[in-house]
Amino acid sequence: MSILKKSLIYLCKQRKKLMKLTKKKFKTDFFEAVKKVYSTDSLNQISNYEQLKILGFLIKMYSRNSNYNIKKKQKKVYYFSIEFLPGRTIKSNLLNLGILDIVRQSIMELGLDFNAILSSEPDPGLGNGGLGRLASCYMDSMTNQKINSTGMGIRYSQGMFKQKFVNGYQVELPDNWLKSGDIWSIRRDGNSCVIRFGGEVTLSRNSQGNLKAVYINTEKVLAVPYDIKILGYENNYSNILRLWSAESLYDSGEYHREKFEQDKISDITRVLYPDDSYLEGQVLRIKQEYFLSSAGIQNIVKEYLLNHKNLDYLNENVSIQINDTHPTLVIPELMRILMDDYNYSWDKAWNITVNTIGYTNHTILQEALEIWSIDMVKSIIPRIYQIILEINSRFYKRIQNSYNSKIANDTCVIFDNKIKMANLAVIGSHSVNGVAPLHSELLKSDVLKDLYRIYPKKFSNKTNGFEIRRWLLLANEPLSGLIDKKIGMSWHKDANDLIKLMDFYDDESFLNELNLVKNVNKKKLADYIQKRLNIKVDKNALFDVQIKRMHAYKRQLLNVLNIIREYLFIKKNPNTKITPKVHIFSAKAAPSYLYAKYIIKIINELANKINNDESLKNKLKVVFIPNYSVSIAEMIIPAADVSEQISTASKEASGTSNMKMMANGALTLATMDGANIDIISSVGKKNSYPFGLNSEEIYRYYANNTYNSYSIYHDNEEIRKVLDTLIDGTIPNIEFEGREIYNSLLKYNDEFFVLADYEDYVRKQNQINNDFTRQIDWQKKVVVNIANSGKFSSDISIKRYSKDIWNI
Ligand code: 26Q
Repeated sequence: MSILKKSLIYLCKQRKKLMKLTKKKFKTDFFEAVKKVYSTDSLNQISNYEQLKILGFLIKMYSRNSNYNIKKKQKKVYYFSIEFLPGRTIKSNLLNLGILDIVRQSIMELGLDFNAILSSEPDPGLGNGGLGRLASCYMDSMTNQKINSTGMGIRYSQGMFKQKFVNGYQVELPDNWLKSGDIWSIRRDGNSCVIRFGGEVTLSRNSQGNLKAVYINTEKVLAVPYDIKILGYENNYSNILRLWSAESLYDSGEYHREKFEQDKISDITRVLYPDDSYLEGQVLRIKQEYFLSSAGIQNIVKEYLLNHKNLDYLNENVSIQINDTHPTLVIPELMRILMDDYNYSWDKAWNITVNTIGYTNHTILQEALEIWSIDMVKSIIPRIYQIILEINSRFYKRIQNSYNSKIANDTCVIFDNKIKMANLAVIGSHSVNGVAPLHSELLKSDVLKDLYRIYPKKFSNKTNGFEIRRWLLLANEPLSGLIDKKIGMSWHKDANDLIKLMDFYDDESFLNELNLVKNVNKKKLADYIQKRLNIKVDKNALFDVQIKRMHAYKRQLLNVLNIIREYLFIKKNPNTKITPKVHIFSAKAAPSYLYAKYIIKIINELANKINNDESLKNKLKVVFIPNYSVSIAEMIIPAADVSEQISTASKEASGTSNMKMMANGALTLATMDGANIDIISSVGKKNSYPFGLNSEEIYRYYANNTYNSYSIYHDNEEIRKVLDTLIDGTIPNIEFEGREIYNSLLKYNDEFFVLADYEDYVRKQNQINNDFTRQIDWQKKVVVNIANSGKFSSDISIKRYSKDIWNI
């Protein structure tokens, strides 16, 4: 029997069934539902997707629970994020209900294809990458820990674009993920609310002498929530992810608009902005942000007042966490509602607001900070603009008095006709956190340093995490089964227990099993690559993986340069024995980000050249898997031998694929950046491959202005040879792109220090090639990595948020 089969059988036997569901009952329920919905007795007559819908329906039936009484007494967390990336839901729901095995077996016994059913579920791409995926991991972890919470987000009708390659170029196609319906959402019209845009606002006194905002000519938009239930892992608890959709009020008869204007309104939630780093101040983006903030806050207040007589103690019963600055308008929006609708004084409203809201920062890239022109804000949300002005002027006066005008200028919200959203977020919240220790330090010493001087107590670090059930238990069943067999299943709920694997560090049979399990996963990925891309890769080769957004600071280019070096080496030394290697990339580029698109083109052309060269067969392959998504990540990560985390030190706030790959037994090749630092310090330098300049050295280069990439090129023959392939025709069809990248490195002084780190990177690559040939030693390193990955479980991150920020 294969190791895979053994592991699976073990997993099935061990899992206790939370729900008393038998195969017989499930099959009866399934047949009944098919009969009712599709009026047929024959399962073959309905498609995979239709079978999925039936399954979804049954899950909803089985997961009915009532948390109402427990929740009434709990403090509630609202997690606001303009992005959520939940991935497919079906398998994780089955797991959480404790019925995955029963259902899988029953479906197979019914003669249906379980995996095909799972794959027919659309993967909602309602986010760009790390930040959106983190929001989803956190929702899961909060639910697993029975924390009363709701996620507030946007129901984009088109998510992240689908990526295709045509002649090696990225082509973007729309993602109409809702076209066949959405099996998990429930529309909740009763909780709809109205959002106001534009027009003019004046303040006048009402009969009680309170100032009231009077709106003239405002455009009203209806916000309609769609709820997705999130199930806790075997705990009978659930929470809601509430995604808001914009609609015209036309249907309710209030307005008689032209069709044209209706379209403009639903535009607000029509499409996700596909840029995750370079932000142009766009009208629609501001509308999206206010739409989410206002709908969410109105909803919170309404819900709160069902159980409380006023809002005086809101901050004791509710915490609002904002995922980056994108939902920062919750601050002035809560102020507006407290003052305009409930007559709170400024000071009281401010106190409640600040104490309710916490802000998480995810970036230190200057060009990714949200800075908006006041003209735009004033015309789109005039009342909110008035409140921001007031926040700014009160803050300014206070700082000018207690510090000086310079500090006031550097830290206030409005400066030079621009609104700095990060400053507003810091001033209007009681907690500011970064997402890895280095990142949190850099917030204090660089990005937000002046604000840190004013509010030192607000700042803290909350290291990111990943949800261990999705990213290990479900994504990698062969490995999970093996782990369960060795140390039991307690790690499913307490990931720290993975450390028990260290008992098997010297157990050769276990080390061999680990190797076999990795090969099972590599074979699966190799089959996908063969089927979809028609590239043959050998599962015994080393799988070197870099998967993340395509961005200059993430330095896919450094990886490319090393591949070119390997290529040149093999061509020159055809008889030297080398470690066979497959370089795997997956990444989307923002549609307007030309540099990133050039790199994609170069990788694709390089791949073409290398994969079609007979003399390199079985030695070197390059694979760019298109359309990176949660589902693709779930397939690649379990198959990775080496995890490439090679951003310029100080630029990657944390990274989270680094943690996921570590847990799946990949060794980390990394710069001292983001959470790489913490991974490396947990496993030790013996069990990882750190390299390159650290953040202090990078900052020193900035300070001294002494970096000179050309001199590195000039002095190093190998670098010269490698770079010249970008422009000398060695790699075909990249005349333009190759030249652009070549110039970025030499003419424009290599902004991200690629050449500075080249030699050290290559050294580590060579060391990896060597180490990989000694499999027992390699697997020992793997054990250390898996065993120590538990500390990056998002359950732990959430515990820290709960204790330090939310006071739960
Ligand atoms: C903002 C305004 C307008 C248009 C787009 C945006 C926007 C959208 C998405 C800005 C940034 C993002 C996404 C940022 C992101 O994913 N950051 C990553 O967050 C991860 C979770 O904390 C970290 O691990 C990564 O290091 C960080 O890059």
